[in-house]
Amino acid sequence: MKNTPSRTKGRLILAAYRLPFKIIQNETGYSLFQNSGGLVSAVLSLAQGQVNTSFDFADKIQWVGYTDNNPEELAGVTLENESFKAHPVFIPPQINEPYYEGFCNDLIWPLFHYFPSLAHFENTNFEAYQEANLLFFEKLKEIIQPNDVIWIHDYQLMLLPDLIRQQFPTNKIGFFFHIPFPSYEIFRLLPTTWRESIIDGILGADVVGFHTNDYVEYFLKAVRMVVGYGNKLHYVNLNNRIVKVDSFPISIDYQKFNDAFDLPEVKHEREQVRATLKEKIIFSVDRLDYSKGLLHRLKGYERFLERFPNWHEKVSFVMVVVPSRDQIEQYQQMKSEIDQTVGRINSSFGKMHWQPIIYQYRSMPFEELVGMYTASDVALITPVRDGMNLVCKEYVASRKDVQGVLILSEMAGAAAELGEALIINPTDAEEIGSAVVRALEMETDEQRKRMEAMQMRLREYDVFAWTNDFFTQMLMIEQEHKKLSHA
Ligand code: ADQ
Repeated sequence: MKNTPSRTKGRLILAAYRLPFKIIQNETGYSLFQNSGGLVSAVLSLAQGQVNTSFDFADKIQWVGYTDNNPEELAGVTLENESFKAHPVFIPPQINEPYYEGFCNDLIWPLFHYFPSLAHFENTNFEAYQEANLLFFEKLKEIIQPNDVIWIHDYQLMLLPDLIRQQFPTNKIGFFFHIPFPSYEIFRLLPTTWRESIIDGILGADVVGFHTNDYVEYFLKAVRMVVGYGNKLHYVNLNNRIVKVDSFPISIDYQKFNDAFDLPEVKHEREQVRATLKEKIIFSVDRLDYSKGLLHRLKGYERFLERFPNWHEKVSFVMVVVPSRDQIEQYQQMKSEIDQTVGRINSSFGKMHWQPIIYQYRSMPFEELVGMYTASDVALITPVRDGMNLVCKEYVASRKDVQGVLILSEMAGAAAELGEALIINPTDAEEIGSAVVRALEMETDEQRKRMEAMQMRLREYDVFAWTNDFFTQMLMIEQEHKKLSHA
């Protein structure tokens, strides 16, 4: 680990809704198996000093999050591996249901993705949200020591920064928001006391991060309108401290995806796909969610098939959807609409020996995913709203052959960084259809130029640079606080 003697060492504490570990019982006790997600590897590299930050963390990373394991089963058990110590938060089902399914997934998610008609406003859900944030705080209270740095993630924990700030005024707190922060006209649909609590809650942090400048602007406007604090550039001026609000576009482990191109399993997967599907391949992969524009995508592809019969039998669209939230009625309904639309398109245009859409409803292991990314001629990513969207970044990063065309919705946060993609509006089926033809016919030279430009950007600002950027701001805010207290 890096040594910076000027700073007393504190620990890094992460708080996010779900623990990123599988808790497995064995003969000697319990073991933690960490997920291989981008955030996990990013904080790991930060704590191990691989990231160039002046923070130097003591001890293992402490991770606080919900688990549905039985509290009695884990009572008194230490949960750790070589890098992390896990601190489970137990939320009883009678709170977790209205908190997570109700307030988070049935109100904040649809509202912040601009689907107000799907949003449900229930007082009891907001009460559960407050209670669950308090349960997180109770757990953190047992852990936090002076000099610890706390990094809180996402819309499930918007009240937590201020709960911590009240009791631990000097600890550094960061908050990162993974979904869009909506324009004020949407945000103001929340009842007055709820929106005040949310803004005050988030402003408990020292640094508040969003994916794009637009989300930053919307948040700053909400701050002005709801609680009346002004801002100078990206600093919100509270009475006794300042909060930095800025954009930190999240990214991926670029090198991991780029190197994966040459993995034997990935090569095998790619060759198999290409041997099976002789025609050109269009690919998409997302969670089942109305924000991902799955039906818009199908409509655009259908328009393409109607307008360009010369492409029939020369292209296949492989659409993979990973099951998500399928206990919720809206999601079940959407799933059956997708099933019907795929059936309709395949039966209208298909031939005995050609299926226009190959649709799978399942999760994919990493090697298969990269195999598909690298076998495809086109990636078709059409969210109607997406905080960032990592799939398009993964597609670009994995193309070590510098080939392939990305078609990307302007509604994805990632569109701000990936201007060399063919940018479309997902509600415009004609535009999607035309972009598909343009992508299929694009010369390899042009593909290369566009890919190179996007790859250069993603290589430079990968998930490690993102983490570094965030923590650099956390250090700088300390200087700003000092200036303010001497002023
Ligand atoms: P998500 O809405 O989950 O994340 P996204 O950013 O696209 O969306 O990430 C999805 C991840 O799941 C990707 O790493 C992808 O490879 C993986 N995935 C998707 N379908 C899969 C499948 N069938 N099998 C296996 N893996 C699959 C939220 C926000 C986003 C924001 C991220 C990160 O909604 O806007 O980009 O957080 O901040």
